[in-house]
Amino acid sequence: MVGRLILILGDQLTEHIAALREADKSRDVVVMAEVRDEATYVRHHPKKIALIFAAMRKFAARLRDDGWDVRYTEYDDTDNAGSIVGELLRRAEQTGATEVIATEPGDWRLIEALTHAPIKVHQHEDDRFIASHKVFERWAKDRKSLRMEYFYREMRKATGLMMDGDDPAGGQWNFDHDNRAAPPKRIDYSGPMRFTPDETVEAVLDLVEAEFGSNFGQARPFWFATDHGQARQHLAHWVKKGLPDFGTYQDAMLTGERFLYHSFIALYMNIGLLDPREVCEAVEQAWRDRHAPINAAEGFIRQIIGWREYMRGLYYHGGPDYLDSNVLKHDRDLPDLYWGAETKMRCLSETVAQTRDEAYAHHIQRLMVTGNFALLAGVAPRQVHDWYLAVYADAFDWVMAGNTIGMTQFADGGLVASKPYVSSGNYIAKMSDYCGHCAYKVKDKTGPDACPFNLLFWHFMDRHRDRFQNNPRMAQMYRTFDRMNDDKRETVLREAGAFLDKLDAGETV
Ligand code: DLZ
Ligand code: SF4
Repeated sequence: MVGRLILILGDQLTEHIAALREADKSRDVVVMAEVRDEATYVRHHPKKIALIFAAMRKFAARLRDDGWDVRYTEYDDTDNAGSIVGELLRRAEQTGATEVIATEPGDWRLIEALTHAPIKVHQHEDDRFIASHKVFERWAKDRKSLRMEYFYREMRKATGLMMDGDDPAGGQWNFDHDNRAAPPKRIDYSGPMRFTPDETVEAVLDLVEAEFGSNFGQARPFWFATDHGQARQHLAHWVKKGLPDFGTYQDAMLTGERFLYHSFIALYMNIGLLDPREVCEAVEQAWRDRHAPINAAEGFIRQIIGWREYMRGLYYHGGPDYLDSNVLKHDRDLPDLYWGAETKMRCLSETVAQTRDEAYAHHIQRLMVTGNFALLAGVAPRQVHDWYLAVYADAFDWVMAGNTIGMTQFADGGLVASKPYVSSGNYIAKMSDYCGHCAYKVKDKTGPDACPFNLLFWHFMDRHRDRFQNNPRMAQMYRTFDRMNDDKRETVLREAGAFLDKLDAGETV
């Protein structure tokens, strides 16, 4: 009997993936393919492409060792069809298969391509996530706003993580107030575990340099984990050395300290090298063993079973149109400085440089530096989304949509965030050491050296007054704005406008 094709995508690299569980090793054929369409739907960072191709090749080898018939297409194979559907059709012709078993992809683009493919594709729900679509929909039904905090509590109860019976461990659901310390003087964690590329990884790096050498960033030096064993070693290392101080300093930013105490595991979880439950259990155990404080463990677990699951639920709940939300009608092009063009703003130059070098920046750099600036400047949210999707090794549509369109750009009108994440330079000054090295002065509210965040903040408030002035969380800001004398208000708005003109003209700002 002719078997079926079992599709495994580049971010579905685990034996526990739904499609594989449905498969019959004795007759089905696993299809994996490095294809142009996936590698180019945005200009992915070369390190991201290298991570995915290397991990795909190693996972294919592991499946073969385990007795599976794997048909693997490398990027430069001459008969590569260039797309996932094209590859499925080619393999169907070779094997005589008439059906495909797949796991639902993490973006609508590919879900739709599989749905309309000229071969029958069964898409099984991706149950690597804790909340199924059904669970999320049941929770979201009839709610006006979908606040993460309440969803998170449901997830705590459902998983039993950090629970003492029916109560939250430590008597509180959320210890975030302990997690906002300014940068420490010294970091005593040496950062993510680094792995020397083996032969498979080196071959991928050569390929990526040849094919994607002009993308933003470079494939080498490359030290990411590319298989399950390495990812687990990295996790154990971080739990031991990084977790204890993770909570306290999770929002801090320090020049030259690119990882601080952050876990650097989203990229591994999102492609299947680490399982979110396994990661959370390791973290909870570290707390129960008194190795890490509760604010670190709870704060971390909230990111995974709270934010991560919530963003995923929201992506499917919102449907394909969510990505085009733009309630603030922002339409400025993403400034070139996001792609490394010179800027005098130290917070941005530092964050963009580390993004280019590492394909990584932590959540506050993303939210309060690059995200905040784009929102204040009125950049088209879809362009912001595509930038995050391209430059971060952990970025996939399902996770970035809620984070960029919803959280950083407020383009969904407040489904995700109760107020826009905008701030003047003060927040950055408090949480980082960037301002001390900046050409602008964070204390200057107007004038030639005024921090652009200070100017743009009021420009944003002014242009969106109708929408936000009755928001209780923004009212205080409008009162401050209205207390300014007319001269000062005019000067701020004029200087902000002049700054935006310079930005549009491509001048260095
Ligand atoms: C991101 C990515 C890249 C760069 N390349 C491939 C590829 O060549 N083959 C593949 O199967 N998957 C790749 N991926 C991951 C997919 O883009 C991802 O599965 C979808 O965006 C859905 O999340
Ligand atoms: Fe950024 Fe303003 Fe601080 Fe400069 S002064 S680093 S632009 S916040």
